Amino acid sequence: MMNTIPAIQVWPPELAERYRAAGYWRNETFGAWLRERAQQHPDRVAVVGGDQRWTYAELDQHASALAAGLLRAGLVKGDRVLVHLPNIPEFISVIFALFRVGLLPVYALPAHRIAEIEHFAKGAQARAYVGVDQHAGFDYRPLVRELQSRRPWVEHVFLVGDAQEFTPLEQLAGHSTGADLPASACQGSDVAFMQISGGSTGLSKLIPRTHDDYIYTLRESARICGLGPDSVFLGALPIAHNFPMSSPGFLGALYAGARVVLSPSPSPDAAFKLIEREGVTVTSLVPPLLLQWLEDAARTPHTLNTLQVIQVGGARLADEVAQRVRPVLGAEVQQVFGMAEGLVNYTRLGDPDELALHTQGRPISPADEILILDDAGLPVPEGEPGHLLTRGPYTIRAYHDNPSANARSFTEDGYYRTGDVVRMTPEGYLIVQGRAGDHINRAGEKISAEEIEDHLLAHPGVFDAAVVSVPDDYLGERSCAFIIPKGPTPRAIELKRWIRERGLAEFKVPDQVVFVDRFAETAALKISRKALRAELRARLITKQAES
Ligand code: OOB
Repeated sequence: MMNTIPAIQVWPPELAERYRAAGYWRNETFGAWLRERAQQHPDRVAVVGGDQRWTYAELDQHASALAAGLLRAGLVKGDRVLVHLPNIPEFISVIFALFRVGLLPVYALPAHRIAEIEHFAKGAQARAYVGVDQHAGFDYRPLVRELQSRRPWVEHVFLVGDAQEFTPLEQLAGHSTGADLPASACQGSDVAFMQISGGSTGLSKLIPRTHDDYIYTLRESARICGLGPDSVFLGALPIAHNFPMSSPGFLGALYAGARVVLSPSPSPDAAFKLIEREGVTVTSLVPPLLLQWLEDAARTPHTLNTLQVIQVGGARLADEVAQRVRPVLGAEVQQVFGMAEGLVNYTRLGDPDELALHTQGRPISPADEILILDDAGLPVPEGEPGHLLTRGPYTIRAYHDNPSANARSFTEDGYYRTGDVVRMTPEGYLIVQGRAGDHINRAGEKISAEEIEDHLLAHPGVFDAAVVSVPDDYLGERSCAFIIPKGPTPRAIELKRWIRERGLAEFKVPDQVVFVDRFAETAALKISRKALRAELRARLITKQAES
């Protein structure tokens, strides 16, 4: 059932031709390049995690054996598979198994709970789920049972660990080596997987990425970030996220023939041990974690002197913090401003401080087209802030199966409206000023105000709700829910519990709840939610400054 390859809008043929002619798209596929690496340097260590240490040949073999198992289970090319795994080596063998036979991973974050997983399963019409029994104190098995009862087309479940009534992942790989499978069942222009959007309005959207476009970003990112066979990349953030996945992330590291080390948690405790043991040279962090690392680095017993580059992105890095990286960690800071939809900007290694510490970098590709527009849609004068729009060889042209989001998020001539407000320096580097949209960037995790408001409105004690972002010294932004109660005022803690019980990721639980009698006068006149949120936010910030 439902096994249609997702219909997506793709690049116009003349542009695709241009990207091929320029050598950006080379008809490489994930399945094929892993096989090539495994043949070129079979005994080099590819992946380290937990007590496992796989060479490139072993990673390729694991992927083939799993791929054979997936086909035997009845999955067929084009089927979507939810991948809900933490930072363990199986994350990597599973996705390469899927790539090998043309199954499409849909990446969920370990923090996602039933509400999000159900939404992805529905949007992607996923036929299978790959996960773990437990991780970080959470048992995923009840979530999977609930998922299958709500979305019965998720027929297949494969779990790492104690699978109970589900199929153990190990068993999937147990019957065949898959040695007879071709290295790849795809071509470069095929969709390889779906990423999850940060969800600027409403629920997260699915982002289809092709082999051609994503491999282009890996290749260029690895080059820009100086990765080579001697590099050791630490996956500290959840590797399902686009940043540690591909900017250059673990995929860029493997593409470059480097070693990937997976940390079960991004905390300094877990990461520093691995940095010392494995001689890590590069890693990627969000700003609040960098703060924690800077703090702990001063008193850690571990030697961190192999670190060469600390990449920071996902949210705005404060200039003062950027400045502390070299003196404290002995590494160069590289700012990364990217988005799962495509465009990624890097400061370049060796850039003068003026750029490295005070900008969020410039695009990967000479073919990335950047527009900075005012509210009326006209280009702003040079150096002035405006809305960032972009298109190029690795920025999507449409979300998967979502006409209304597509109408909002893309212009007729194919530019993606990023929702970010930026300005450009004379050198062509971007400085992120903020967001035009109503999402909250909480330590790099994106929260849609609208999504949380909808859940709050479902509470019997809530008459109306508006969720806004508030500046926060540590998180960058935190979330605050303004609530007009219906009947007796519910307690804040009860509303927070409500959000958790609706099966949402913990990072979406409002950090602060403020009860009010009514929203601004104008609210009655049906002003936009956007204006209301802006007004509430401004009021809260003024109050915060006064106290
Ligand atoms: C990355 O991807 P997403 O899809 O989770 O979020 C994208 C949004 C951007 O539109 C921007 O609002 C914000 O996250 N952002 C930054 C930033 N990097 C991302 N805001 C300020 N400064 C930065 N350096 O977050 C992502 C994807 C690939 C690489 C890096 C980050």
